[in-house]
Amino acid sequence: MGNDALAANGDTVDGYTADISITVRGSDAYWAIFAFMALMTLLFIAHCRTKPRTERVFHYITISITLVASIAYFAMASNLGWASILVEFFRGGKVEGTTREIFYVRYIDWVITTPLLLLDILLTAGMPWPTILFTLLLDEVMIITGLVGALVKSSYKWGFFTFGCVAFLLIVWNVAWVGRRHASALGSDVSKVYLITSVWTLGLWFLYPVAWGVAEGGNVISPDSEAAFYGTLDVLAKPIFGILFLWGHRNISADRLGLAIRDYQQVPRAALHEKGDPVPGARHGVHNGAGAEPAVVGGA
Ligand code: RET
Repeated sequence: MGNDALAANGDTVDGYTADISITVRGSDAYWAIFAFMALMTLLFIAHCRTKPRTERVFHYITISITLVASIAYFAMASNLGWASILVEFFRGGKVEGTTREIFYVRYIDWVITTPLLLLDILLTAGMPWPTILFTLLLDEVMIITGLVGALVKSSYKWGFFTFGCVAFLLIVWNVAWVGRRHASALGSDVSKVYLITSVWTLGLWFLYPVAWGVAEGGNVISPDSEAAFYGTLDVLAKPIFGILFLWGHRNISADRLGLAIRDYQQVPRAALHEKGDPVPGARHGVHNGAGAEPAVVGGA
């Protein structure tokens, strides 16, 4: 069976068009990446099940990353999740009024998955949670300004791009400098995993604004080349990163990183019977006697 995504969801359906859009080659590339992301998601799930529940945090995060990416690639392969935007620069003899297909679904993917990638890395460094949260916020600023810029038709798009680049540089600072110091305090094995995965990540992430500059921003490359450019980066930054990252973590327990995670069998009995509170009452939030506090079940 051939790829009929363009016919089914083509850009002339309903009279809604973009002059510059993907061809069947671009769609095929997106399908191939969809299949790879989905396969890797299943493999990460299978591997996760070999671990005790208390050692699964990095698997859950990494699975979420490739799972969300799979869905975004399904959309793009189907030629869905895009908006028709007037280009600022006309290439190849095209005239004023030319529109380009801008895949906003890419940014919906990134706004979910790039904070998760950073979370993987920064939890490895044992970074304090306020710094982690702030870095994730910077990441959201970077992605959302990238999206807004891509949807703007005038040169003002570069203003949003600049905000995104500034946010990115602050992220780079936190990962390359602050995170590295935290990781090295945790020992040479943690430090090594941190170094490898963060250098891999930052090296790839620097290429995203370049891709944006020649695709959504400058309209220099075609949407098919855009599929190949972002597609290659995404495969390296997500599933290949995931393999590298989970492999690096194989002998590092969550405990080492200061992550207090426990299964229900590990809840200390003392915590349940604190202050002599019967456990069932506490579970239902019923206060026992005047001023008695419900027992804290599963507290820190
Ligand atoms: C944008 C444009 C605005 C300026 C900058 C950008 C950087 C984007 C990055 C995206 C990373 C995406 C990943 C996806 C994985 O599948 C938004 C392109 C700096 C770094 C890792």
